Amino acid sequence: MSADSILLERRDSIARVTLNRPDVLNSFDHAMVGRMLAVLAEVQADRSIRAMYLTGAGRGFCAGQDISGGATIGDYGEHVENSWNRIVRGIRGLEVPVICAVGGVAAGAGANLALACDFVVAAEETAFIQAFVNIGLVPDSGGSWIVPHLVGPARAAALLMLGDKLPAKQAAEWGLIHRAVPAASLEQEAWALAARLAAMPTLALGLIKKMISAAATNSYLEQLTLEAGYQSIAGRSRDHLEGVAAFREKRKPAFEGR
Ligand code: T3D
Repeated sequence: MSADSILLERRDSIARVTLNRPDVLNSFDHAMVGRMLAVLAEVQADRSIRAMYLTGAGRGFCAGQDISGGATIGDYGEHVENSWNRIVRGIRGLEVPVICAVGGVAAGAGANLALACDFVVAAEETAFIQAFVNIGLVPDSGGSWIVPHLVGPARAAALLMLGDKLPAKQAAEWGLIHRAVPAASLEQEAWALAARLAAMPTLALGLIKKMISAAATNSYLEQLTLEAGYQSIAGRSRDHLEGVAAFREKRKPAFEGR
């Protein structure tokens, strides 16, 4: 497993993760899958990390599975379960916010890797492509769930069944991603968002992530019960005490993430 295929750097309390096979638009081969899982495990285990920033090197974000070797992989279902499913589960299971900066094309599982993150900020000049159907495959990595949930069935059918490019600006207008910004300001805007989230009450943010996921399947009544349970946890956090103290003392809170 080459550590160079995905770079992990630590900047303050933010883990910066860079997909780094630019010659193939950061598409994933077997070694890169292993490296990504190792990186996610490291981020999850490090309690001092309070946000993860995911981006791609070069002119693409990620073109999904590396298909340069041809259609020779054997049982794709098994492969998807052992690679992409583990990766997107890992991202969604992180207890810190994940900000994805998409500077270039996000295609196939690469698009759904981005959509598994909590915030996607993309360069206006780029596009998202549910490219699976273009090579006779079906969406994976959660795309068949997340796209209809975010944009509704009619737009999902267009994206998933036609496999066309969706410009980032339209993706933002449709609610598929958080924001589209000019390429020149992508890094600054996405990093500022990561820094802002990293200074927030991390424990509460982790619980909010879980609530948003649960809301996709829970009833209103089930969600009320979940809220009460999570409020009980958040209410015992040091950041809650700090938030209330800062309010009373008319100062900015200094959250520690606990
Ligand atoms: O188990 C399983 O395998 C199932 C799991 C599937 C998960 C999936 O992700 S399936 C979808 C796989 N991805 C694709 O089908 C996307 C293929 N790529 C493209 O359609 C285009 O490259 C893009 C639309 C993304 C970008 O087009 P463009 O014109 O900007 O760039 P390009 O010239 O096509 O690509 C630049 C280079 O990257 C090129 O290499 P070269 O010619 O300069 O040596 C190209 O071959 C390479 N590249 C792009 N995508 C992939 C790739 N190499 C390997 N695998 C790729 N997916």
